Amino acid sequence: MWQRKLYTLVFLRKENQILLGFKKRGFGVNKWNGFGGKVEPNESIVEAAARELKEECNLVVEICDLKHIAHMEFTFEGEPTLMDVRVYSTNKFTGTLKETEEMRPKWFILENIPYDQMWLDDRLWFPYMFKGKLVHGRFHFLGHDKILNYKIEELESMEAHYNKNKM
Ligand code: 8OG
Repeated sequence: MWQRKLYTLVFLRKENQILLGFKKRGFGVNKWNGFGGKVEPNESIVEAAARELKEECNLVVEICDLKHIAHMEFTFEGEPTLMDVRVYSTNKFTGTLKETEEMRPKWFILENIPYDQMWLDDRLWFPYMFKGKLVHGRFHFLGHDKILNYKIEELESMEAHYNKNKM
């Protein structure tokens, strides 16, 4: 059995742009990604999503504005952990964008997303996000730079997906 660990990932949007941050330290260092991290025991997943966003780029979102758009599961050959990542998005936010110790944020036009400096799976499932589709993705990696196998399924509703999988 996998040891499941919960993570959040938030993508802010405005017009035809998406906010990404260049990760300056830790897991996924030197990659562009959304903002997120581990869910703490004392908070809900969506609370963690808003907290991590604030900690990493100083922007503030209301929990009710975060739309849950994807469920991603990442495993790595030879490792017992399953990273269970809950992905959220919104175009409603306040505050002043700031670089932090963890992230250097930058707005990207959708046509110019730097997939070459991102997790390999992102180029496979971001297009669903941009079409407004809800998705569940599973990716099994060898190291960090090779995907051994994967599956992406479109979902009717996130809630039905979790109910079906008894999560
Ligand atoms: O707390 P920490 O920064 O280590 O959390 C890892 C973050 O990276 C979390 O937001 C989930 C996210 N993440 C992965 N794997 C992948 C991936 O393959 N693609 C994307 N876009 N994000 C990922 O852990």
